[in-house]
Amino acid sequence: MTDLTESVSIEHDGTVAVITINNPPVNALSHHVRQGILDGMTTAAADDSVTAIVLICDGRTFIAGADITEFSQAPKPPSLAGAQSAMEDCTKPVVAAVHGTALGGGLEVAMCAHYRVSDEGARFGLPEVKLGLLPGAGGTQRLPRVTGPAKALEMMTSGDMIGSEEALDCGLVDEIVDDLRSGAVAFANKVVEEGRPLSRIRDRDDKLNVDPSLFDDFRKKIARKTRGFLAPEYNIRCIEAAVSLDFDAGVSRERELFEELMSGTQSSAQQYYFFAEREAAKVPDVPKDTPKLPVASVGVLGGGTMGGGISMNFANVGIPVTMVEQTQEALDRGLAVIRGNYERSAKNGRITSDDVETRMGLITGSLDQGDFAEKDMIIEAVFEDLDLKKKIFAEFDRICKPGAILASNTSALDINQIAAATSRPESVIGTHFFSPANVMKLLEVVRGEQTSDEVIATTMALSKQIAKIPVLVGVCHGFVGNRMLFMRRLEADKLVLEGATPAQVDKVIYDFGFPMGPFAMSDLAGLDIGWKEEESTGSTVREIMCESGRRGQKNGRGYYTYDPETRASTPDPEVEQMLRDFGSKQGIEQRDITDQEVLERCLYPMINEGAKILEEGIALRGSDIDVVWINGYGWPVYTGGPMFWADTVGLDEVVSKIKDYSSKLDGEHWQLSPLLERVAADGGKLQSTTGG
Ligand code: 3H9
Repeated sequence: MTDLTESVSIEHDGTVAVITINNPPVNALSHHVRQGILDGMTTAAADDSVTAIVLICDGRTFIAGADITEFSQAPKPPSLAGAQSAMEDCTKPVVAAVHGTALGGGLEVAMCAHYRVSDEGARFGLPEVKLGLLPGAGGTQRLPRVTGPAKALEMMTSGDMIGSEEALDCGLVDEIVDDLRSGAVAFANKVVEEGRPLSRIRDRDDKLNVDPSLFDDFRKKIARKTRGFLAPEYNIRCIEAAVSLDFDAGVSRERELFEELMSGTQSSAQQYYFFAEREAAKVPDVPKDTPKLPVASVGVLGGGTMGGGISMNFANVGIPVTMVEQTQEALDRGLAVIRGNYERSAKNGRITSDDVETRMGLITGSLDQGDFAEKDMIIEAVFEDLDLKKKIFAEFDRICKPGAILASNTSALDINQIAAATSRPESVIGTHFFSPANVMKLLEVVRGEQTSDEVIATTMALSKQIAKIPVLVGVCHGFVGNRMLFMRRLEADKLVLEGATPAQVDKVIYDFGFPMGPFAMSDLAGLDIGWKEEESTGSTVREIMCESGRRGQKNGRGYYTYDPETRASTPDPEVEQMLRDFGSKQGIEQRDITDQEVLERCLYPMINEGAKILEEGIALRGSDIDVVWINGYGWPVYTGGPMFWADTVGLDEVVSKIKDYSSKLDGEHWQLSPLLERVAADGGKLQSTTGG
C-alpha cells in the first residue's frame, strides 16, 4: 500500500487499483482528499498493470460531502472539479464502492465514477439544501440524468437520503454486493472482462425529456414547507437548467447559483446551525468517556398527550415502556391515541403495519406505579404542579431500584426542589419534551444542582438514540425556551392594548419565518389552560378573553374566529375592539404601530433574555439557545436562531434599541443585560459567547 496524501492511499488487488480514503470522522473532501483522488487516478491511469480502479473509503462511511469547515477559508487546490474530471475522463473503468452515506460532494464524486456498487446499508443523498446551498460540483446536472428530474427534485429540495434498494431501482447504483471491497473489485474485473463501456453520466440525456409544467407543479407542492428558504428554489432552477441546457452550460449555471447562495446570509446561518446542533450535544464538564447507565426499559407516568408521545419515542427504537395512568379509562384512551398515531403513520407509508404491532407490543399499560420498580428510567409526565410532582418523586424514590434515572417532563418548574423530595437527587434530571412529543425534535435536558455526570451523559446519549436533539440547560423558571417565550408574550399582549391587532402581530412574526404568531399559537394551545373562572378578575388580556367565552380553536372562538369545517381563521373585530377598550380603560394611548416596532418589541426582549440566560449559565453557549429556538419553537433556521440573528442585525443596534424602548416601556425584560452590553462593546458575537 502506498500513501498518496495524508488521507489517501493506493494498492493493487490483482489488476485492480484500489484507492482508499481515510479521513475521519466522515471522509469529508478536505484538500488532501481531493489531491489524493487526483493523484490516485493519475497514478493508476499511467500504470500499465492496472486494468480498472476502485474508489473506496475506510471507517464508518463513504465521503459525506465537502469539508464544511473549509467553506470559510480561502480555497485550497486542487479543486474538486479537477479530481472529478480525472475520474470521469479516466481511460480505465472507475468503480465507486459506497457504504454508510454518500452525501453531497461525496455522491457527486461517486457520480463521476463509471459505475457504482454499494453494500445493502448504504444511503445516498444531496443534502446541501439543508446548508442553504445546492450541490455545487456538478451534482445538479448529473443526478437528474440518472434518476430523472422528478426524483432529483424530491431529493435535492428535501435533502433526504434514499437507501441502496431505491438507488438500485433508479439507476444510481449498478449492483449491491455483500462484502464491499471484494464485491467492488469483482465488479470492476467483470466490467473489464465484458468490455463494458466507460459510462459517463454527463453524456446521458435519455431521462431529461419532461413536461416543463413539472417544475411549477413541484414549486406549488413544496411552497408551504419551503416558505422563506432560498435554496430549494435555486435547486429547482438548476434542474431546469439540466433539462434545457447542455451539460457544460448547466454546470456554469449551477456555479453561478451556488456562488450566490454561498455568499448569502441564509447559507451562513444554516451552516452555523449544522455545527451548533452537534456542539449542543457536548457538555464541557462531563467528559466524553463518562460511563453511561444502561437504559433497557422505561416507565412513563401519565398517558395523556405528553406521556403518550414520550412513550412512542422509546417504542420507536425498540425500548419497552410501561405507561401508568390513574384510571382504566384514561389508560385506554392514551393507548388508543398512540395506536391511532401509529396507524396514521402506516397509512402515510412512513412505517409498516407490522411496525405498528411491534411498537404497540412494546408499550404496556398499567394502573400500578409499583411496575416502575425494575425500570432503568422513569419519566413523570403529569400536569404542572410542583407539590404534586414532589409527592410523585418521593413515591418514585420509594419504589424504584437504586441507580434508576428519575426524570421530570416539567416545562418550567424547579428540578432542584423536585430532586429534594427524594433521597437521591443525583439521579434526578429534567427531560422537557415539546408537544407533540413524538414529533418535535427538541429535548431540553435540565441539569439539577446535584444531577450526576453519569445521569447527564446517559440522558444526552439516550436523547440521540430516540432521535431527539438534546440541549443541556440549567434550572430557572421556563428554562431556556419558555423563559424567552414569556418575554415575547409580554410584549405581544402589550402591543394589542396600544393599537396593534392580534392579526398584525401574528403576521409580522409569521412573515419573519415562524410557523405562526403568538396569538394564533395561544388559540391552538387553548386560552383557558391554567385559567380558573372563579379567580378571574378581568385584569389581563387572557382573563378578558376567557371571560367572554373565548377558549381558542377548540370552541371556534379565540383571538380569531374559526370555520368549524375548514378551521380557517378570520380576525375578529369584536376581539379587536374589546382589546382596544381594555387598553383605553387602563389609560393606554391608542396609536398606529408600525410592523418594525412590532418585530423589535417581540424579538429584542427575547435576545436580551437570551443574554441574561447566558450570563446566569443556564445555557452553556449562545449557539445552544439557537438550537432550542429552531427546534422547539420554529424560529426560521435560515436566520440562524435568535443569537445568530441578533449578531447579523448588529449588537450595537440591538443594544441601542433596547435602551430606547426601556426608556419608554415598563418591565424588567427591558432592563439591558450587562453581558449583552459588554459583548456589543467588545465587538463580539452572542452566537459564540459561552454561558456562566
Ligand atoms: C457539499 O458537499 C458541497 C458540494 O456539493 C459542493 C462543493 C463545491 N464537513 O453528524 P455527526 C463532522 S456540502 C466537515 O455527529 P453522524 C461533524 O461536525 C456537504 N465536518 O455524525 C462531527 O464533528 P464533531 C454536504 C463534518 O454519524 C462529526 O463529523 N454533506 C461534515 O450522526 C460527526 O458528525 C452534508 O451536508 C462535513 N461535511 O452523522 C453531510 N459532516 O465530532 C453532513 C460531518 O467534531 N453530515 N462532519 O462534532 C451529516 O449529515 C452527518 O454528519 C453524517 C454522519 C450523516 C455524515
